[in-house]
Amino acid sequence: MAKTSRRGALIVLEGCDRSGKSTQCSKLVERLNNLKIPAKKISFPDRSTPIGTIIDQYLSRKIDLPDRSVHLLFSANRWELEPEIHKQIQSGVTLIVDRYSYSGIAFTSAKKCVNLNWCCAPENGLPKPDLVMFLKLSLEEMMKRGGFGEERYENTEFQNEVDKKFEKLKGDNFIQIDAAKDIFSLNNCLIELVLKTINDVEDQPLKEIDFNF
Ligand code: FDM
Ligand code: MG
Repeated sequence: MAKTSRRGALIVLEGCDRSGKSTQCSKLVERLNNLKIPAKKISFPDRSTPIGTIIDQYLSRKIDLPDRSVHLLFSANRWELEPEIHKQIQSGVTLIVDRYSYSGIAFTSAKKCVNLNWCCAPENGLPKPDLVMFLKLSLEEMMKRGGFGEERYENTEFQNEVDKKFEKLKGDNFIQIDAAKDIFSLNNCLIELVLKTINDVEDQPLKEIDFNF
């Protein structure tokens, strides 16, 4: 008998700046849609929401905020979209997400003033990604690409600290991928993983994040 209600998959791309996450997310959605698979891209931070507006001002250095306060805003920005994420997934749409809780935890804990456990707490209970594709770029490759902007966190030393924190967050849903490949080879590698995941999870319930350090 034909299946009537297949849920979509929640798929996250993570990694340091310059690893190509945004480009890859857009290309994945385009390829899925070409295959008639419903898919949408979401990015965190989502700067278009009320909380996202404050985050944008913080990142562009228009305002200063204490580290813990801004951490909670990044998390609240995900909680703002949590009902929508559930709605989309349940209606069969696959979401390709540019950054998620893992960036939240890695970036704040890289500041060293806040411990990992504290950073994880507000993320627990959010929808757990079915797959996290971690785009790994060596420090050398990142420096070669250069082109950092003027926003907070956009420098090699800090990105290197963030990378060390990402290493601690690798869970059962993580796959590390070498991001030094060209855009097209990388995308071919990612689409395979995405299609397999969509197929594997369609009958399974969406889980919740439960970080436990
Ligand atoms: N960032 C992103 C955080 O510090 N915490 C978070 O929870 C998220 C999602 O925001 F430097 C940081 C990572 C990056 C900055 O992200 C803006 P984009 O992807 O460059 O817009
Ligand atoms: Mg950026």
